[in-house]
Amino acid sequence: MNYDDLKKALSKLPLGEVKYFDSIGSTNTEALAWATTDTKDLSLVIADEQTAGRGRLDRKWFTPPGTALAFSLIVHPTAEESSYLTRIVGLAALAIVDALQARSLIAQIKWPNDVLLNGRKVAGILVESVWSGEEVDYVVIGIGINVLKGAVPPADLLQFPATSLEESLGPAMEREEILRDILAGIIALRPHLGTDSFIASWEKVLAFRGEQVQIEEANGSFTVGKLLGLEPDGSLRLSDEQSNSITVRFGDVHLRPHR
Ligand code: BT5
Repeated sequence: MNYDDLKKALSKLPLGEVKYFDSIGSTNTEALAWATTDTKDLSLVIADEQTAGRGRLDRKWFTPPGTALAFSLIVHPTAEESSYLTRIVGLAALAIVDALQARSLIAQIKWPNDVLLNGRKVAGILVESVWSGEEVDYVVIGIGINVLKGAVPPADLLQFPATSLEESLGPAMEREEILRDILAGIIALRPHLGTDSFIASWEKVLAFRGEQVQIEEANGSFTVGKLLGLEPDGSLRLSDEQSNSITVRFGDVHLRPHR
């Protein structure tokens, strides 16, 4: 990635400072450390390659050089935004969906943090917050997107099938422009974070709505039910066989195999 092209693409956005790395361990780790030093709101860390990219629960995120977008945005939430922190993953996911829609791609959000194209994972989001006592100091929104085919890891390393934008759009794609559109989307959606229409827009693009799913939690336990939508805090709303409502806060969604 060329730093001058990057600066040019981002020049009209109201960002804080921008740090670019040809290669780094993890942009989220860098952003978390940087944010402790009075960093401005909307400062950005971006890297062409990550050698220790992270997913949730210490899973790995692959970012080979020259093929992907990997970046972390530092957000200092306002007092009002601090009441809606659990919606920030939705903010990032919706901004990605919108940027893809502008390129005529219909993407869906696999709750809580994956973006799917044609049922395959094209992007992942890792939101991390740092607290001082009861107050959140800052939030780091980490986003990884498979732009070119070379970004997609081998199938045996994946729990869920993956794809790249190139598979749908062909190779002529500027990573800088996709980045710009996603950041612009986050900035534009941010004032709506606390609104009902924000949840409605998020819910509208949820994958597997109306389908039987199982949610696997970190401890290996499963919750099964029909995926109905979202609670106001961004938790997943299911119904069980007796039509009782179930709320799930953490986990990975799997389609429930037909028996
Ligand atoms: C995620 O976690 O999907 C969050 C990924 C966030 C990555 C960004 S890149 C910029 C920033 N800096 C970081 O260090 N991280 C963030 P999770 O839902 O836990 O999914 C992780 C799983 O996705 C892995 O266990 C793999 O199975 C799969 N995976 C890894 N790399 C992938 C890729 N490039 N494309 C598709 N799937 C991948």
